[in-house]
Amino acid sequence: MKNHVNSLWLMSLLLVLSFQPTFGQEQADYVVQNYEKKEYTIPMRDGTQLHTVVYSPLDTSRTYPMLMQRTPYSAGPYGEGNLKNSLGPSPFLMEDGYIFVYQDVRGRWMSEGSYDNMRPTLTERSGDPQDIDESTDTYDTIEWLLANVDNHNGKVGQWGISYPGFYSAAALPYAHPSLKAVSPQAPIGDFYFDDFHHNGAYFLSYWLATSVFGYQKEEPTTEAWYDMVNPGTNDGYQFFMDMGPLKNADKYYGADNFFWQQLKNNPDYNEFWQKRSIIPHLNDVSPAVMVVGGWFDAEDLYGPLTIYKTIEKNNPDTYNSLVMGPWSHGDWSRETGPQVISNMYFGDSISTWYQKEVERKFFHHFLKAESTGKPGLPEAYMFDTGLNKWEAFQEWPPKESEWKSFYFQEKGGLSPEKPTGNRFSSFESDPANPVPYSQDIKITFTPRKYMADDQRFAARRPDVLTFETPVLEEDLTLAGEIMAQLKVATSQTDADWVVKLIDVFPGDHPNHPYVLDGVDMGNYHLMVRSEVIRGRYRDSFEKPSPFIPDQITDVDFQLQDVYHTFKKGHKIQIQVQSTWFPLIDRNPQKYVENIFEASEEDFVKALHKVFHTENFPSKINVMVLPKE
Ligand code: PG9
Repeated sequence: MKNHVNSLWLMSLLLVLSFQPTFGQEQADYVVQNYEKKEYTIPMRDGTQLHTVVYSPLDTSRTYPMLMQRTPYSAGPYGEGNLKNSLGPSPFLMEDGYIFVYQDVRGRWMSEGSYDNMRPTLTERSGDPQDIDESTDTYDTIEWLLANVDNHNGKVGQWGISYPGFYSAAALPYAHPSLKAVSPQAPIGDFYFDDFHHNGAYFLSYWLATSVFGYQKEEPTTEAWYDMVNPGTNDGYQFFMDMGPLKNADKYYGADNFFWQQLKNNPDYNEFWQKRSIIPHLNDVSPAVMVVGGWFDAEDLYGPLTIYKTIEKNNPDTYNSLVMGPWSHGDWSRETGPQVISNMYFGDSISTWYQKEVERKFFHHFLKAESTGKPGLPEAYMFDTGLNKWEAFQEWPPKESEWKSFYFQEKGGLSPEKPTGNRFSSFESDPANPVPYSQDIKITFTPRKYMADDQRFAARRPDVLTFETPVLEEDLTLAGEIMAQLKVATSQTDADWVVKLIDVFPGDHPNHPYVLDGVDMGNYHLMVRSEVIRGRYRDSFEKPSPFIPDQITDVDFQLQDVYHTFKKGHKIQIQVQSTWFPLIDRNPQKYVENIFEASEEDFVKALHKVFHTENFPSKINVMVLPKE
C-alpha cells in the first residue's frame, strides 16, 4: 500500500534541494537579471529525446564555457518562465559567467526512455546506435549543445553531487573531446559499496528511497510518478523491528518496483552489480578531474575515494585531484556558517572557502583560461578532522604515511604490542535486540548525522566490545587507509561484523556553542570511521559462505580512509559489534541462501568471540603520518 506522505515527500525533495548551493533572494534575483533560460529535447543516437535546460548569460559580448549537470532528481523547474533560484555549483561560478546546462537523464522526469539504476557502462563501442549508456548520452548531448547553443567558447565542464556525481564520472569513458573539466562530487562508485550496501550488508536506512528509483514512468512528466511509503511513525527502529524479516517489505513494494525486486534478487556481488560499477571503466580519461567528498559522508564515501585512486592509478598523465573536507553528504555546496555535523564543530565558512579558492579556480583554469594544465591547486586538499585544518598533499594516501597495527588486548586494551594472553572477548548478539546505530528517534530517507555521533551509548552495551589505548601522550595522525583484521568465531553460521574507530575526548573537553541538548563534549566518543562487512562475504563478495560454528575465522575488511589527528590527552578506541539497526538490516545469524527471503525462525541469538591471542591476534591496521 503506497500512501502519499508530505513529510517523506519533503525529505526526498530536500534531498534534491540539498544539492542546490545556499540560495537567497539575491541569488534568485541575480539569475533573473543575468541569465535567460531555454528548454530543448536532445535526440540521442538511438532516437531517445532527453530534456535539457540551458541558462545562458544575457551579456553576449563574450563567450562562455558550458557547465553541465545530468541528474535523476529533475532539471526543473519546468517551463521557460520558471528559473532556478541559483545556477551551478556555487554563486561564484554563477557570477563568473557560464552557460549552465541541466539535463534529465534517460528515463527520468521530462526525458524519454527507461531508467536503469547506475546504468551499466558499455565495455566496447560497437557503433550500433542502439548501444547506449550514460557515456554515449553525455557525448551525444555535448555534440548537440556545441552545434545548437550560441555564445559558447567550445569548452564543456560537468559536475554533480551524489547521483549526479556518478553521471559526471560516467562521462569520463570515451569522453567527448570538448569535455575539458569534470568534478564528480560524492559520486556513487558502486551500489554494492556505496548507498544501498556496504560490503554486502543491505542498508535498511535507504529502504524508503526505493520508491524514488524503483518505478518506470510511462511518459515525460513534470510531476513525480512515484509515491513514498507511509511508515506511520518517525521511530525507524520500531518500524523496522515491527516489519520483521525483509520479505515482509513486499507488502509495501510490489513487483512493479523493479529496483526492490533487483535488490532482493541480487544479494551477492554478482554480474548485476558488477556491471553497474563505474570503477572498471576509468581508463583513458582525458578531461581534468577534481573529485570532492566529505569525511563524514554517510552516503557516498567509497565512491569519491575509489574513483580518485582508480583514475590516479590508470591515468598517470591525467590531471586528477582530490578534495576531502569536514563535510557530510553535499555540505560543500551550501554555506551554513558554522560547519557542524552531529556535535562536531569544524569551523566557519569552510564551504565558501572551498567554493571560492578551490572549485572556482579548477573550472576557471580548464574552461575559461588558456589552460596550462596547472591551475595552482594541490593534488589533494585534505582536512584534518582532529586539528580542524586543511593540508595540501602531493599524493593520497601520503607517501610519508607508515602502516601501523593496533592489536586488541585482553581486558579491553588496544596497543601496538602483540597480544600475549590466550584470551578472547565475547558477546551475545541477539537480532531481537539489535544495537541501535543512533540514539535519535528518526526514520531516514538516507542516513547522515550518525557518522559523527557520540558512541558512548554503544560502548555501554554488553553486545558491543570496546578496545582502548591508554591516554595518548602525544598527537597521533592517521592519514590514509584502514584495514580491520579480526579473528572471530560464532556459535552460529552467519554474522555481520561492524568496526568503529573512535576518538575518545578527555573528560574535561570544553563544549562549543553547537553541542546538542543532553550531550557534553567531555568524554565524547567521536566516531571517526565505521564500516560493516556481512561475514558470509569475508572470502568473496560473489560467493558467500557460512561460518563453521565455533571455528576461529579470519574476517578482514577495509574501512574508508581518514585524515584525523588523535590529540594528546585523547584515547583511540575500537568498537566491535554485530548489529547496527536500522542502518543495516539484521543478519539472521543462521546462514540462509538469501537474507531477503529469511523467515522469523531463522533469526537466532549467537555467541560471538573476538580473539586476541598470540596465534590469533585481532587488530586494526592504520596509516600513521609521522610528525614533521
Ligand atoms: N547517492 C545518493 C542516493 C542514491 C540513491 C538513493 C538515495 C540516495 C544521492 O544521490 O543522494
